[in-house]
Amino acid sequence: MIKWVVCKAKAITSPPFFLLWDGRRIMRTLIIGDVHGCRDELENLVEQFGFVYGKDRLFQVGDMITRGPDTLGALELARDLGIQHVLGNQEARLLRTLAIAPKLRKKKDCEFLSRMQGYEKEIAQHVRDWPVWMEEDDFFIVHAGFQPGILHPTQMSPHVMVHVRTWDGQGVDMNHAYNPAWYEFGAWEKTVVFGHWADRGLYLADGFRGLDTGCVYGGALTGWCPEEDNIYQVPALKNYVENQSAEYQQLEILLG
Ligand SMILES: [Mn+2]
Repeated sequence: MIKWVVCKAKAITSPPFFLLWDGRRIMRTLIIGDVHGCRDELENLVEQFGFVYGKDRLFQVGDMITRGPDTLGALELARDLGIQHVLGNQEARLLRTLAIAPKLRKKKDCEFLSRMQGYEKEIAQHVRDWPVWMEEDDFFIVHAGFQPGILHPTQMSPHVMVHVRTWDGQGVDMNHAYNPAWYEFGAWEKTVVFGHWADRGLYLADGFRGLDTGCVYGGALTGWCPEEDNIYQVPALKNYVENQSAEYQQLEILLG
């Protein structure tokens, strides 16, 4: 049985030091939630964490692009910092949209591409190689979630891993207010770190770390350090998008 803890982030004002008995510093890791073009918040979070280039490592759960103020700037900063990403649904949509012949693109496709500041092809080239999931010694990283009932991500549907919020037993409707969340079906052998569900906010439970705290909606950008089991968080500098998608609003109405 999973015990849910909805946590307030610990306020960490200065980075802790991690020195071994002989003075060597241990490697630290930060896994960062959905950035959506919030470049300045990404910089602030990495600074708050006390990232040391060449010693620490940075991961990010996908959805780097669109909605926010500076997709290009965020991607450039991530590249300079050596951040490793998994593919989010926004990156998947970019690749899917560019695969449509220009003449056959619909208005919503063109609107979506226009958010790439004229660099949609370069951005696509950059995100094309991002994996759908990653496995490290102590955790998995995936954008949306894992497929219930399947032991290892090699056997799962990539479409589910990039999009799932709720589970209907099949993966047909993956965002329905009356269905349970994908993570309510039990944990995996390692902690699953994910994003994608801003209106659920920060979720910390045994075997799960949900990190999308809606930075682009005026929330916060959140990261989790597995070595310390600490949450790092910086506030959004602005409310970049008035509200969440109609999808979210509908969900709230359904939930009453
Ligand atoms: Mn997403």
